[in-house]
Formats: sequence, structure tokens, C-alpha cells
Amino acid sequence: MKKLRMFLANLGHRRPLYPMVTPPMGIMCLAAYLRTKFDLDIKLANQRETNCTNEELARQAVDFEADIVGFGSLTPSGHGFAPLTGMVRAGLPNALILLGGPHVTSFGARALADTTANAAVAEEGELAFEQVIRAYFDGGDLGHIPALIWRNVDGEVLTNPGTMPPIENLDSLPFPAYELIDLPKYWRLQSMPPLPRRRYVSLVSSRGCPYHCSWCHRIFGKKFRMHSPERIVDEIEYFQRIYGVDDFEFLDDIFNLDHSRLMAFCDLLHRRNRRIKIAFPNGVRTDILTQEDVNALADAGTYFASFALESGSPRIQKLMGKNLNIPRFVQGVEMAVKRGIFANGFAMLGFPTETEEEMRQTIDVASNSMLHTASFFTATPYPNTTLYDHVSKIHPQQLAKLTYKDTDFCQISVNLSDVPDEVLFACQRRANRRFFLNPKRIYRILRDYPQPHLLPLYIPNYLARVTKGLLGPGKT
Ligand code: B12
Ligand code: SF4
Repeated sequence: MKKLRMFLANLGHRRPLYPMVTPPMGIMCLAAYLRTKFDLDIKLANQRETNCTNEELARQAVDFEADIVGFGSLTPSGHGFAPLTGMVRAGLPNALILLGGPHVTSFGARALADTTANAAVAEEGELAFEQVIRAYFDGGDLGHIPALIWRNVDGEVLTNPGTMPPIENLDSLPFPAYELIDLPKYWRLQSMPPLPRRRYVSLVSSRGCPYHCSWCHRIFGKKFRMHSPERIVDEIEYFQRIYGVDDFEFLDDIFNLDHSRLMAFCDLLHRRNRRIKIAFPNGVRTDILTQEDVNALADAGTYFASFALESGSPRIQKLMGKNLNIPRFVQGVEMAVKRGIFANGFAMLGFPTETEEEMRQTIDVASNSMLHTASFFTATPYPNTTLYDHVSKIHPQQLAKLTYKDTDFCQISVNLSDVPDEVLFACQRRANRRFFLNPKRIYRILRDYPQPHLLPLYIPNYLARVTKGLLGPGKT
């Protein structure tokens, strides 16, 4: 096969109130994998970092004269697929245009329908992308690729039967292609809050999660697959050497699922004398954290982690399929904080059938815990989740109202609970005020905030939370 030119982009925009961006791991992983299989000249773009318009992004793909154009997106930005593919198709009539990422995993064939892309890949992307390139450029047939969503010569959108097998040995994958992005630009922008701007590298050390939280994505399936401790430490050493950074964040869904891997990883860091800082902005599963885990993580350099409570109500925990042991959650946070880890919490209000009393339980557990900061999100059902299926049975009229376009953190578009909208919004305002306007908590934030000289950058975020709703009927 001749050398091919490939343009991959991650869609989305930063907005003043939601300025966060992380290195685009999805397209960096795909680029790194595909170039081990084909002779490729690759260009990556992250629209969420540059904030460029769709027109500019499409122009970049066309000016690059790409043979392959791949767009990955989360659902709030998935509406970009149609205009972007239209513009790229006009400029590159023969290019292979492929869609993927969380939006395709959620929306399936609907994500491809109103676009001019050739095909769309749900879930893990590497193997499917490879097969699509082979089929498209080597005279194969897209109709034979398991689970592929594609458009036939008559323009019909079809979904192939079967499933693409997950990559069993994650260590067989190369390091993400960081050299194809301008990493220092990310150091000047806000990453996952409340972490400050800093010189860091994001890593993903596992895929899949065996738990069954009803709102959660199915991108990497239910089987937990992981990099070995050796591979993670090799990757850390490599990026330390290339970028001179000592701050690493793991975007894993559940880094701490395997206790022995966690211990071996921390031990290996120690044996190789790696002094680094570690953050888990996407959270650890708190009720399985042991004191031994916390000690090992803290000794290895962990300074920040998120802890997902979601609900303080045992009934809602069961209903949402998370089944978190709430006393152990409180204890896990306390263990971490006592070992010097800055603790951020995630909670959700407005779950189907949730009562005001159950929301109060969540506010109580979060506010009485040792969390430093917390977000009180609204339960939002994404298609292809059990929450969505449940809501489509009990609240079809609410689902019909739901709009995902450009929604970001904390923006409510639907109330699934048993209480009227104004009660839900009042609970959210109360949650933020009770949690954040606690003098002891304010003192602990000031005392423990990672990189105190950057604390002023966190103040707007803090003020936004405690003033929500004061200037009008704002939804959260
Ligand atoms: C980092 C992160 C972010 C970053 C941005 C990430 C980005 N790509 O731009 C920030 C912090 C900004 C963010 C914001 C939000 N996020 Co977020 N985030 C994540 C997180 C924790 C990690 C993403 C990641 O790097 N994964 C690792 C890489 C390797 O996986 P990947 O990107 O999915 O890529 C693989 C496949 O999807 C596919 N693929 C990806 N791109 C492409 C392109 C092509 C062409 C192909 C073929 C395949 C393909 O192949 C890749 C390799 O296998 C995920 C959870 C998770 N575990 O993935 C949630 C997640 C992606 N976020 C989610 C959500 C809901 C949000 C928010 C709405 C906030 C919220 N919780 O309410 C906002 C929305 C922002 C917006 N307006 O778009 C959902 C997405 C659901 C959906 N249908 O879109 C996820 C899945 C978490 C969940 N609870 O279910 N997020
Ligand atoms: S929310 Fe976390 S624990 Fe629950 S299924 Fe998703 S990744 Fe697993």
C-alpha cells in the first residue's frame, strides 16, 4: 500500500465557564497504533484545544490533502460531524472519512446518518480502524468488518453483525503519540478541575470496568484490561525523559481495581527511584481502597484524586447499579486526606424516582466528609446505557426534551427525579453552598490546594459554585 496521509481530529470547544481540555488520548492512541501497521504521514488536531471553527478544522484536513480523515467526538460536540464531513467531502471527494469516539458509542448508526462519512466505529477504535483502512485501500469490503457502521453504494446506513474483539494485551499497544501534539500548550490551559495549570502528561493505564453503574459508557466493555506495572513505569520514564515533567495524571476509570497491580506499580516506581507527582482526576473506586493502597499511592507521590460518591442514599446506590458502600467511601476519603491527598468528590442529583430526602442524604454525606472540593452534577442519560433504557420506559416525555448539544459540566437539560424542577435546582444550589461555604473546608482548601501559588486560578470556579442561582433562576 502507498504512503497515506491521515488527518485525525478530536472535536469540541472550550467555553469561558468550562475551559478544560486534556491531551486527546483517543486520537493519540489511534495514531500510535495505526502507524505500526501502515506507512502513514499523520496530522493530529484537537479542536477543544485550538477552539477553531468547524470551517477552519475542515480546511486543515483539506489543505493536508488527507487520504484518511478521522473525527472523534463526545456527544455534546457530536453535532459537528455533519458540517465537518460535508466540508471535507467537498474538498476531498475520494478520502476515507471515519467517525468514532464516545458519541458513536452512544448513538451508533444515528451518528453516521446525517453525515457524508463512509463509516463509524463504536467502542474501542484501534482494530476496527485498521480493518477499515485495509478494506478501503486494498479493495476489501466494509461489509465484512464486525460491528462496523457504514454506508453502502446506495447511501444506506448499515450495521454489520458481530463484535470487534477487545485488545487483550494492552502492553502490545505503543505509547500514545504525544509528539504529534503541542503538549506545552496544554500546560497553559485548565485540565480536569480543580487541578491547576501545570506541566503534566496524561496517561491511561487500563480499559474497561466490571461495575454496572447505569449511566456509564460502554466504550471499553466490562472486562478490566490493564497495562503491567513495568509498562506504566517505562511510559513514565520515557515521557519524563522527553518532556522533563514529573507530574502524571491517570485518566483511568478505575485505576485501583487490581490491588496487586497497584502495589507492584508503586513498588516499582520506588525501586527505580522515580520521584513523581501523581493525580487521578477521573477518580478511584473509593470503597475498595485499603489503607495499604492509600499508603502506597501517597508514598509514590499521589497528591490529588477524585472520589465518586454519586449518591448518599443506599436506595439510589442500588437503583443506579453503583452499589457503593457509603461508610467505606467516607473512610476511604478520610484515609487519603490524612495521607496528604487533595480530595475532590463527584455527586449526582436528580436520579429517576429520587426524592428530596434522598438528595439531602447525598448533600449530607458529601458535606460531612473530608472532601476538599466537589461537583454536584445532574443525572443525564446517554443512549446505549441502562439509565437511558430505564428512563425511556418511565419518562419518555423527559427524554424527548433532552438536548446534548454543547452541554458541559453541570448544565441541566432534564429532570428525571420525583421532585419538581425548582426543588431539584434548589437542592443543587443548597449542595454547593452547604459544601463550599463551610469555614473549615475553606481553610482546608487554602491549606492543601496543590500548588498554592495557583490558588487564584481556582477562585472563579469556587465563586461560580457558591453564587449559582443568586443572579436569577439559573438551572444549577
Ligand atoms: C478526559 C475526559 C474528558 C475531557 C475531554 C476529552 C476529550 N476527548 O476531548 C474533558 C475533561 C474536557 C471532558 C469533558 C466532558 N466529558 Co469526559 N471524559 C474524559 C474521560 C475521563 C477520559 C477520555 C479518554 O481520554 N479516554 C481514553 C481514550 C483512549 O479513549 P477514547 O477517547 O474514548 O478513544 C477510544 C475510542 O473512543 C475510539 N475513538 C476515539 N476517537 C476516535 C476517532 C475515530 C475516527 C475512531 C474510528 C475511533 C475513535 O478509539 C479510541 C481508542 O480505542 C472519559 C471516560 C473514559 N474512560 O474514556 C470521559 C467521557 C468521555 N466524558 C464524558 C462526558 C459526559 C463529559 C462531559 C459532558 C462532562 C460530564 N461529566 O457531564 C464533558 C463534555 C465536554 C464536551 N463539551 O464535549 C462521557 C462521554 C459520553 C458521551 N457519549 O459523549 C465519558 C465517556 C465518561 C462517562 N461518564 O461516560 N471529558
Ligand atoms: S462509573 Fe466508574 S465504577 Fe461505575 S461502571 Fe463506570 S467506570 Fe465502572
